[in-house]
Amino acid sequence: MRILHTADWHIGKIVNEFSMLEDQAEVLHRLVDEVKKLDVDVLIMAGDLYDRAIPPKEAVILATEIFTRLIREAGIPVLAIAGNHDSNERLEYGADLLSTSQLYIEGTLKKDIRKVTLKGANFYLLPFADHVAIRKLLGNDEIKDLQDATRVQIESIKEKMNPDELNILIAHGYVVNGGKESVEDSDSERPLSIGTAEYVDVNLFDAFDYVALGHLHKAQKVKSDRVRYSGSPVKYSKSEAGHKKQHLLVDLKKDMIDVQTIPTNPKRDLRVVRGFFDELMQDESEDYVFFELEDKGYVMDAMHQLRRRYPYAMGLEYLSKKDRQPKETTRTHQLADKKDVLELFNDFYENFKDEPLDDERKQVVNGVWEDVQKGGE
Ligand SMILES: [Mn+2]
Repeated sequence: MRILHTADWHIGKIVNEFSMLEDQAEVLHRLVDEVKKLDVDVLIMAGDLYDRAIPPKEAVILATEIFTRLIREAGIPVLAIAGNHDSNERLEYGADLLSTSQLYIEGTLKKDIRKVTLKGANFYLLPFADHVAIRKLLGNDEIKDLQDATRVQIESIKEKMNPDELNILIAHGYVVNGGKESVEDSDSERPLSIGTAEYVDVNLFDAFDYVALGHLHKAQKVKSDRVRYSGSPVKYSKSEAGHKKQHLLVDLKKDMIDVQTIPTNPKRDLRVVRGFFDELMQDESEDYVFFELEDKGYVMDAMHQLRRRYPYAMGLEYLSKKDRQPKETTRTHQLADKKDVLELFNDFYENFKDEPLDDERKQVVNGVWEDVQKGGE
């Protein structure tokens, strides 16, 4: 069984005001071109097809194009589940009809977890749902968090599973080996639950020959070679600048697994670039760039100027301010109700300019504040 495992497409995502649609289209169309040559038996998309519950129309058009090409042109069945960014019900639109064309989309969770058998291998499709929804669906009050919910779901799969066959689970979640630090997360993943732990222990999945996971945007295995995140095909946050984005090509038998990686190679990389403003202005790039300026003082209109050389510049911060800012923000918050407006403005000014307000400026601010108060009467 040869599987192409991918996930977290987040089609239509906007990163720092830039639409990723063009990059996604390029990478996904190339994926179709590549799988055509690889003799792939099935393609798995392990959740977060879209970035939002109601995706922009361009995103829906692209998803349709890619699925249609995979099935009609490449002749490869597609298995897809909803992630936490997708709307479960909307993703499932027409799913029953589409399955007759070998596009198997599982949007909403069912009591009986869906099994699709292709070329003798069983695929179990576990779309994302929070533990409250799972508790309600199963009428099981013992489910207190995602760990409990997943355990109950896996038990119900195992009851009917033939361990001599090839059994593959497709799921979307935060799977760890012991603790959170056993895997690497990114800033573009939205928490799966508020108030309870969002983690699920990898040992729950021991019965499967392969677990195709979605959610974490970095490609990684969890404990075993047989439990893997493919990661997202495109970088979606500054924290992902160092990732090597890839699809996984998994060859699987009962007693053998071989995993190859296919780099996604987006045309535009997302990078962090460090340096002094004047140096950076000597260079240019069409990549998505987060700048870390080494200059001590603020450069007037720095981002605007940099965008002339780096049209896809995404962000800018000053290294000299980086470590200090969070502390000062906390302190400002703590003191905010104890200070008057002029003191607060002085703090803000000092934080921004690295020098306190002089007397002349204080008078100007005083005057403005008095006018504002008068205006309110
Ligand atoms: Mn997700």
